[in-house]
Amino acid sequence: MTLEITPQDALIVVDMQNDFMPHGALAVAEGDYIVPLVNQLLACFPTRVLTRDWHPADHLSFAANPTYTDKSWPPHCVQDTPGAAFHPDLQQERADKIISKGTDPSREAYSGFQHTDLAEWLRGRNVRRVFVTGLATDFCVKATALDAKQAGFETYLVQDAARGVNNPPGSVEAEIQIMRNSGIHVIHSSDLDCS
Ligand code: VGL
Ligand code: ZN
Repeated sequence: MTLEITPQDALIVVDMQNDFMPHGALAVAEGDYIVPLVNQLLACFPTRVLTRDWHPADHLSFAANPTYTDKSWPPHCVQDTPGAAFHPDLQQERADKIISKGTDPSREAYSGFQHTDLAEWLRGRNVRRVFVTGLATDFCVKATALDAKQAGFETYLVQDAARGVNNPPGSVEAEIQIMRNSGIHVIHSSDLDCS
């Protein structure tokens, strides 16, 4: 399969932040490994969005003894802390828009579309297809992709440009299947004509 990138395509890079990198507060295995690939994709797309988890210090998802499986997490991506900054090698200057999410202490928000103007903004740029990458496949990437599809965009997961928490093991695969069942195309970066 080869997909040609058109002026109506947008790349959404989800949460490529220090706290989600290995050694970060909410580490995603190989989170740093995909930075060069995401940078390549950032250079290929006409419209580029970065999302970031941007929590207040008292966010409801934070727990002293987080289980992960019940969606309680160690404190992470607290606004204006080093852990919330993008990975230093991420070419964030290429972004056309940065979406901050999870900013309300009393509400969780995994998706970049939740309580934001992202869908409107994309429509304003005449975007028809969105390609989702980043961290974590089984949480914020999935939620963002499902909402993109729900908002009427043809939606693609670029699987090799994403990594997941995968707790319990197998959950990344299970969540990818849910995305497929929702009509999201699961592709490999080599399917994109990025020249
Ligand atoms: C995320 C768990 C909690 C993510 C954010 O970016 O996937 N996961 N907050
Ligand atoms: Zn979070």
